[in-house]
Amino acid sequence: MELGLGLYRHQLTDEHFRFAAQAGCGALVIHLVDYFNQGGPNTAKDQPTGDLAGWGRAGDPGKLWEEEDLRDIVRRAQKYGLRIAAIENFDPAHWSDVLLDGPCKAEHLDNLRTIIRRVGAAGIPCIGYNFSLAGVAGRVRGPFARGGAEAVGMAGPVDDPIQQGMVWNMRLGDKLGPGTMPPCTSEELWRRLADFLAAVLPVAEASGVVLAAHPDDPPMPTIRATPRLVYQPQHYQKLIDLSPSRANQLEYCLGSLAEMTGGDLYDFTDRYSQQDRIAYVHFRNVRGKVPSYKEAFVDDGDIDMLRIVRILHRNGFKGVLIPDHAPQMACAAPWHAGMAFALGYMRAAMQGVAQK
Ligand SMILES: [Mn+2]
Repeated sequence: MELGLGLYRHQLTDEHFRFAAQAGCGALVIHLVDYFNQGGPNTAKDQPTGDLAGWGRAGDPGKLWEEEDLRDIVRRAQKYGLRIAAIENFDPAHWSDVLLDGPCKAEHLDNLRTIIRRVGAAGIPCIGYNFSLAGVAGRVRGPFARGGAEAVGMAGPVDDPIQQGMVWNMRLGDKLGPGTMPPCTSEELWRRLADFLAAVLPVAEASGVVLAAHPDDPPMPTIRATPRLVYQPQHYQKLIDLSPSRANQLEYCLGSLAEMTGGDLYDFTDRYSQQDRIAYVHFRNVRGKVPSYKEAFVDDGDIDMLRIVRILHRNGFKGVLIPDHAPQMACAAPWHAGMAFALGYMRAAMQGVAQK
């Protein structure tokens, strides 16, 4: 097991790399999609939240991530003893019609194969993805965590339809269309996921890259009138069973899994780590379940995080743990303090199991 930190695009700076190294991290999980681009109320101080108009503007559909830019990030992180363990999330601009089964699907699958080859060539071994039409929706923010620390939660279902021109929280163009996203059934969405995996897993294997699926966040059966895929822990098994490829892996988000209404998180963690399908872990704690959970400090939620670390250790998990999100602490650097608190706890937990 290795300690890592997740960094948003605007945080891919020497200062943030130094911060990660100082906290004991050996790895980074980086975001290349700028969720905060022209995002209005969605500010870059913490995790993206947004409103019904999404997070912000997606990237340039004609400009895929370049191998040289990826190599540059790898080199800059190496100076601080950090490796890039994963890139988290594809840009909706590059693969929206894979999600929507739209007219540019073949071209967008080509985009993904090109991106995967470049990521592999740059020596980055994993891409996390979230196969979701609505993505994250319904996040509310408030003094929900211990001591009134600002955190994020959910306050009831959100089923307002998605306006045309928006996919996975982001606007594809300047403005949203008059219509709404065409309807899709759960079976159809599973079929789209299967198409995606069949098209990209062989290239991922050949490129030395694994693809790691995030569960639905929030894990509701529907969000914004669209179906979801992995909103109960056992749905992950269905995803695993779509392909025996070793490139078919999980971005194992403890927070999202704990927000699910069914299943025993410890049993499922045991099951999926025994199958060696967990690429990396979002180490986040919460109180409550959908549709009314709140994010919590890592030591202060419903999940016994030390028990999770013991299960992962027992099953020989070798991947990275990152804090995912953390409550914002009252000081001049709320994001840094929240992350440092989580990282310190995680480091102690990992040292503790290693000594036994
Ligand atoms: Mn997560």
